[in-house]
Amino acid sequence: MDELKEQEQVKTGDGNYGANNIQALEGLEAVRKRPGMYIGSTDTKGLHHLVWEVVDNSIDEHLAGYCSQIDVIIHKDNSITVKDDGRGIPTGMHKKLQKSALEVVMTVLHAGGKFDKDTYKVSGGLHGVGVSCVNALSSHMKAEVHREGKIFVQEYSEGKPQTTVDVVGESTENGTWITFMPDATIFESVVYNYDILAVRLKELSYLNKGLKLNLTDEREKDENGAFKTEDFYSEGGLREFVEYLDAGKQRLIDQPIHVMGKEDNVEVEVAMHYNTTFKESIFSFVNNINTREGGTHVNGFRRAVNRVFSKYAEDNGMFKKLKFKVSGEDFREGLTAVVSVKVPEPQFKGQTKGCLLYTSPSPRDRG
Ligand code: 0RA
Repeated sequence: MDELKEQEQVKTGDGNYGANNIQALEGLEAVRKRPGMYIGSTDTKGLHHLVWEVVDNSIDEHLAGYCSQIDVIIHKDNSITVKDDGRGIPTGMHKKLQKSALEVVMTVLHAGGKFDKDTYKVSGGLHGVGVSCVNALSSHMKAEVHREGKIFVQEYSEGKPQTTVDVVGESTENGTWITFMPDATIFESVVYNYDILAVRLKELSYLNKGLKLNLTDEREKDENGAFKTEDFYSEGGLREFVEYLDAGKQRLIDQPIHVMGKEDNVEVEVAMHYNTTFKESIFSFVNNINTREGGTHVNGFRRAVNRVFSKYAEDNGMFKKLKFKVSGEDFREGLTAVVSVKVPEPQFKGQTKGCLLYTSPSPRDRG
């Protein structure tokens, strides 16, 4: 909770603001004043980014081993519900702030999942600012938590609680349902695009094998009166991702090569396939974020391919008759690969997180 302390210290400089709760609102006021600083932009990209901030929290629950399904619903009025079957946001009293942990997560900047020191946050949207930012930028938000046999609900407007955390019923299930209406005074457009959401959810299903994702659009009905809906689920993960990327191309090898490993708290998964074209296409992800400019993980992968294939060819005398030196590029002609790493505290180059710079585990993670 050092972050909260820092926030307090900054705000008390003003003299007027003493109580914790007022500072929490101050933090979210800053988000409304300069939304671009928190979610990148207020155009359609920023609008969709709100969904990813919420979905990322649910994916963290999945990565922690507690969530198997995430549903995203576009309602008729373009409000969004993200529903997961994770443990549910804790609702007990937050000792320091003397209010429900649910209210803290929803209204305090960067309060995200920091209660639980044992499970680090590995998923993370482009800006990783958390659900409280989405709340600040929503004209209305509702959190419904199913936990410990009960249903807890709290509602907000522009990030400010409109109700206490109320128990509204009983439930035999666990999970979190977040519904929000993006603020039309902040976003250039508040109309969601089905395909933008569908493409990323499909990608997320490959990156998180075994996780069921669903998208439902209540704005559109088919001839039977049913809402437009799609499931995204991948049992095979990256192996299926490269097969999807190479669909329609002629295969040079029967099956993709698929490797996985975990060391020093860093998870690595790679799938690679060869086709008969000369093009190299390597897609890379760090904590589910697409690193379009590559980085340490992609450089390492390229070197590994070069080293392993060179050694194999050398050991088997395959280079004997060659009159030229085989280069790394030669091993990557027709290669389609997906490299995905999950790192506790990644360092990125630049604002857009387009490039993984290096990784240095914190003392806590080194254990
Ligand atoms: C803080 C701590 C725990 C879970 C969560 C946050 C959590 C947040 C979100 C946001 C959307 N879905 C979520 N699910 C869980 C751990 C709770 C525990 O130890 O029981």
